[in-house]
Amino acid sequence: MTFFENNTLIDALLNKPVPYTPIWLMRQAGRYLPEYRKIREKAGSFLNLCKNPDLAMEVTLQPLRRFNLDAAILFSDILVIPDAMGLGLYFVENEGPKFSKPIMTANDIDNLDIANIINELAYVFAAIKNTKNELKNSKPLIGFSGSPFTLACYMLEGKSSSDYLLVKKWLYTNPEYSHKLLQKLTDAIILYLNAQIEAGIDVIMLFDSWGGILPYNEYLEFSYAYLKQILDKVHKTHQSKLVPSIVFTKGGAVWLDKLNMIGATAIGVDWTVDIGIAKKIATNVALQGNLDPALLALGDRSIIKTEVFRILNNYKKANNENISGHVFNLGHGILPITNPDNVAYLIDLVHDFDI
Ligand code: 1CP
Repeated sequence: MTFFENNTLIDALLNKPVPYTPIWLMRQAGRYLPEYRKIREKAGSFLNLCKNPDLAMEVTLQPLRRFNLDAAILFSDILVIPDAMGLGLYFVENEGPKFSKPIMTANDIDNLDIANIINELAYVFAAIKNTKNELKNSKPLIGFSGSPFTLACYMLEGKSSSDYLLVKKWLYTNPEYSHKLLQKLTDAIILYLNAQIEAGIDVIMLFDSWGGILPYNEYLEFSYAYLKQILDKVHKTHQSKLVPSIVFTKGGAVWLDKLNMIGATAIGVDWTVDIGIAKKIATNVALQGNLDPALLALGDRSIIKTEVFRILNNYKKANNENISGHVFNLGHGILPITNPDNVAYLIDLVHDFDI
């Protein structure tokens, strides 16, 4: 059933025939857009922007006003969940996210309370409702959460990390409490995503940005198992519409055979895997990806074109000369130095392929 005026993203995720390959970009709202920088300045901080439903709606829609994208993604951050659990999220300019009360002890894990998180996150559901009203079913709205493991990384490190030694210390020396934390996060994420769907979200995405730092077996034990639990328990339909799900593990190509069976509608891949090879392994799911965001940021159009056509052609060849089941995206978030004109160029390249 066609629900949106532009239903191409939903059809691609569900492996149905599509008139062209749909495209959206991770972090499509963000610092590379001058209109975003202006509103962020007005809001005073990134977190104020997330917590104000009118401004969050405005920045969600900014990239859609400028570009012919096939979906909107809710403007928010994965770290609002630990913030709602009382960890005190704040951002330091050019240093990224930090927590004033990171998890230091097993006792801190026992004391984490998820009972109130849906109330605490009311501003997210308000932003979803505002945005849905404004979109008027023209295009789908993607909602999201971080994976339990990726959220645990920030909660245990207290900030971004380059070596993740604190997280790894917990996993290797106190697996019991690591599992306790991951289970609490999983329960919170299931509540959060179901509330997003009830507020009107059309597609859900799980960002497992740091799952790829784990050894093979630890990934399955500490990240994959919890993602699977979430996918088992999140609503698959809402008001008789299917709600597709996308799982993205950065560096996740080594687990593609497992991710194929995780219960998601689609798997997001970074740029380290050939999408044609990925398609041959991940036969149950649609694929999303996989342009290196550095190429778009560097901005040489002839190189961008070669690489975009390579991705589109390799996918099509691996999929019996059919473009269905592919959502074009970057392999990770758009870099702030990217020239918006090159984003418009990229979208046209993808849309004009194979039509
Ligand atoms: O204005 C600013 O300076 C803030 C920059 C920024 C933006 C635009 C942050 C801080 N978050 C966001 C928005 C955001 N974050 C979205 C919005 C929707 C979109 O347009 O895509 C989404 C989906 C996220 C998700 C997110 N936040 C992830 C997962 C995706 C990924 O990039 O891996 C992660 C890891 C975060 C944490 C975070 N928040 C912000 C930053 C700079 C970071 C990354 C820090 C790090 O590298 O550890």
